[in-house]
Formats: sequence, C-alpha cells, structure tokens
Amino acid sequence: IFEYAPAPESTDVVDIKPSYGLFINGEFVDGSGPTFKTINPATEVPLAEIATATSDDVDRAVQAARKAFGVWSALPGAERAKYLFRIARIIQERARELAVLESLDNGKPIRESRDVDLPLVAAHFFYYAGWADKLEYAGFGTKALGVAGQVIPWNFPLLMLAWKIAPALACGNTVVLKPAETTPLTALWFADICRQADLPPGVVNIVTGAGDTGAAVVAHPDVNKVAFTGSTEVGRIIARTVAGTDKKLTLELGGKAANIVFEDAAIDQAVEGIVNGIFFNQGHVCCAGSRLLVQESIQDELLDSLKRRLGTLRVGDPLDKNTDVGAINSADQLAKIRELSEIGESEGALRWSPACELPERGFWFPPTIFTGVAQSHTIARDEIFGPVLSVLTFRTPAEAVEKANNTPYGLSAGIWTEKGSRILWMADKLRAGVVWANTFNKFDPASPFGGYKESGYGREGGLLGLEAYLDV
Ligand code: TXE
Repeated sequence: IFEYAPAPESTDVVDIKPSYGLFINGEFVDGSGPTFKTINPATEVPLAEIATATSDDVDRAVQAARKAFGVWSALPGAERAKYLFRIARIIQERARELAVLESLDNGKPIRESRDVDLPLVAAHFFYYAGWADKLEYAGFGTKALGVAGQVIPWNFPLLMLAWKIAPALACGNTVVLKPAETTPLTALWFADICRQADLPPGVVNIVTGAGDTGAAVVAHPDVNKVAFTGSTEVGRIIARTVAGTDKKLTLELGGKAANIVFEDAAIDQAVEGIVNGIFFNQGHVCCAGSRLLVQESIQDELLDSLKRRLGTLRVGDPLDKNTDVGAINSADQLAKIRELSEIGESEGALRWSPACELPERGFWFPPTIFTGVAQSHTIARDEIFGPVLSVLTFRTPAEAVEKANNTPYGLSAGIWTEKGSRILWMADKLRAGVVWANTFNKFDPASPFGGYKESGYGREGGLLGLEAYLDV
C-alpha cells in the first residue's frame, strides 16, 4: 500500500484567500455570526478566517434550497446526471489542488488524500450520476424528498460531502450542508466547483460554523431530510430534535471494530491489514479496526511482526509524500486520545510505541499499541478515534464472535483466515454493517455502508444509498 515519491507536495497549487463567506443561492455571502479561524493542525498556523452561519443565515440557505427544489426535481434524470458527471470530472481535474488543501486543513498524509480520498470522491459522483436517469429501476419510487440538511465531520471532509451530496442530488433533492468547524475548506472549494459546473443556484448551499449552525440546519422546519455523520452523542441529540417531525433521518455514528486474526491467517498480510485498519488517517475513522482480536496461539508471533512493522511507519509532515501517519486533527481530539491512553495505562494495560520523533509544533500522537487489554477496560469499550490499538486474545471462533460483538457499536469488523467457510460463518454472526475478509478499510461507491446498534441507521453508498433520499 505504500508508494514512495521524493519531494514534499508544493502548496503552490492552492490559493487560499484570507477569509471565506457562506455559499447561499450560488453566491458567496457574509455570515452574520462571529468569524473563526481554521488552522493547519500540523503547524498550528491559521489557514483562513471562516464565517459562522446564524439561524437567520441557515434560514436563507434553506429558502434558497426550497426554491431551487422546484426546478431541480423537475429536471429529467438525464439532465441531473449531466451536472453530476460534470462535477465528477472537475473534481478529477482539480484533484491535486483538493488533495493538498485537504491535507493542509485536516492533517492527513498527502499519500492518502491523493490516492484514497480524492479518487473515491470522484468515483462517488460518477456512480450516483449513473443512477440519476435510472431511478425507476431502484424500486423505491422516484419522488425526491425536498431539502436535505446534511451535517458532516472532519475526518474525511470532502469524501463525507460526496457521500451526502451525490445521492441527494441524483434523486432530485437540494442541499444545505454544514462541514465540520475544523475542516471547512474543501467544502468551500466544492461550492466553487458547483459554480464552475453551472449548477443552478440554490441546489447546493454550504453553511459554515460550529455545532449551533448544525443544530439550526437540523431543526429548520423546511428541511425534509437530515443526514448526519459524527459522534454518537450528537447523533442522539439530532434524533431527539427530529423525533415527532416529518423529517427523515439517517445517522452514521461511532464504532469500535474488531479486527480478528486466526492462527491460519497469512501473517504478513494480516499485519498490513492491522496497520491499515488503525493507523490509516491517524485512526480518525469510524470503522477503524481499533480492537485487535488475535488467536492466543499466534499472539507473540503476530505482535513481534506488528511491532517491527510499526517501527517503519513515518510520522510527520502531511505534505511529505513519504509520510504514513499525519497530524491529529485538533487540540481537542489530541486531548481525548491522550486522556483515554492514560486511562488505559491506569487500568493496567501495557502501552507500547515505536521510537519516533514528533514535530514540536502541531498536534501529534505516536502509533500506539496496548496489550493485556481486558474487555472491561475503557480502551476496549470507548471509541478513541486516534492511532491507538487495543489488543485482546481469543481461543475459539465462538469466543472471537462473542468478544467482537461485545460493544454497543456495530459498524464494521475484519476477519483474517485462509478458511472460506469460517469467513461465511463469522460474517453471519458478527453484528456489524460491514465485514471485511482478508482486507480492511476497503470502500466502493457501489457498496452500502452503515451501522448496526449505536453506530446508527440507514445506509450510504450503492442502491440502498438512494433509499435515504427518495419516498418509497
Ligand atoms: O464530533 P461532533 P466531534 C466521534 C469520535 C470523536 C468524537 C467527537 O469519537 O472523538 O466523535 O468528535 C456538528 N447539532 N466521531 O466533537 O461534535 C459539528 O459541528 C447538529 C465519529 O468532532 O459529533 C460537526 O460538523 N450538529 C465520527 C459534526 O456535528 C452538531 C466522525 C460532527 O461533530 C451539533 C467524527 C448539534 N448539536 C467524530 N453539535 C464518525 N462517525 O465518523 C456538533 N455538531
């Protein structure tokens, strides 16, 4: 999975202005709330001043989306498809600029934003463009819902935007989207792409701000559908706000996935899968393989290989093409990772990190493994959302299933074994929306993604991803 290239990516490809407004009805306009800074988490240097949308601003955005809904939903599907294909192509053309911008604002390694995020973003628009004129075959009826209010997190800023906006537009809905306050830039660039694609004004509106702005979008009486990705805590608040209204709701919340390695697995391959599972995107991944369940008989061998492999990971400058692990997205998230790691130690688990020099400025946390973790430990239960792996052991497949399912979450799981029958048996027993076998963190726009239990409800991606934006 590693592709080495010599020089750091130049930031010359992006022109960041000192300040940005809201994108409402096809225009950038001032926000009425106080502005805030978005910073580069790798250096703590401010990147730009960002507007805050108050509930009045959100109201203007929703009214613009409502007005545009009449025109947009009445277009033949093939016409909407043309716009979505155009957006997908512009994203491909501007991929380098967007990848650098994403790494600057989020802290993720350029190798990931360039090779994972951006290709998947374009693929999502291509995929749903393809559905726009074939909705009669989707089997859900073909009536769009109206205005979709979408609130997204900071871990995959542009990709989460694509997951939300592409299916909504394909079905004929219009959108008011609020990006996370620490990563608003690629959403604002997307607004510019909408203009470049001549998308009718009001079809996509971007309102920046913190949780209050998100709450105003969710509560607006003229929003017909709410889609949220973020913390389980905020998901609960949103579910309460929406309860008793006629709004439709989909939630994609936290996770605590088990990555389960059997003694017959190809160990080298499993080690790569474990590393990808928890250190990809600094572990800021809702479906991260944050609990390693290893069969007792191979525990020592696997941990030795894993530790050797961790010693080769390069932590540092996100724009360096050799970097494997970038910066933690915010001071708050770093504090949370530190606190949970300290709790892990105080509860008796054994902490290990490879020797690595972390930059002095910015938010950094080394790749970390905890062994001797019991199911009752906080680090076996709570989502850490950072580069921290908790290792537990099992003896039998039944015990693996029991431990893997012993979590309030149910977003994903991974199985490593050479036995096909065991994969099928396990996949059936695991209470998780996605089960990967001999791979991890593999995504495809045609494949539905979403959780069981407290990981939320509804599916994004694939044919099922259309259901969330159509009346049946
Ligand atoms: O999430 P929030 P935070 C988990 C992860 C992380 C923790 C906290 O464990 O450590 O959540 O992260 C907006 N009404 N995940 O605090 O607050 C907010 O502005 C409406 C898992 O960043 O949920 C942002 O745009 N919106 C996860 C978005 O919600 C509100 C991804 C997410 O922020 C709001 C991120 C409100 N009352 C964090 N309050 C995943 N599932 O991938 C905040 N927001």
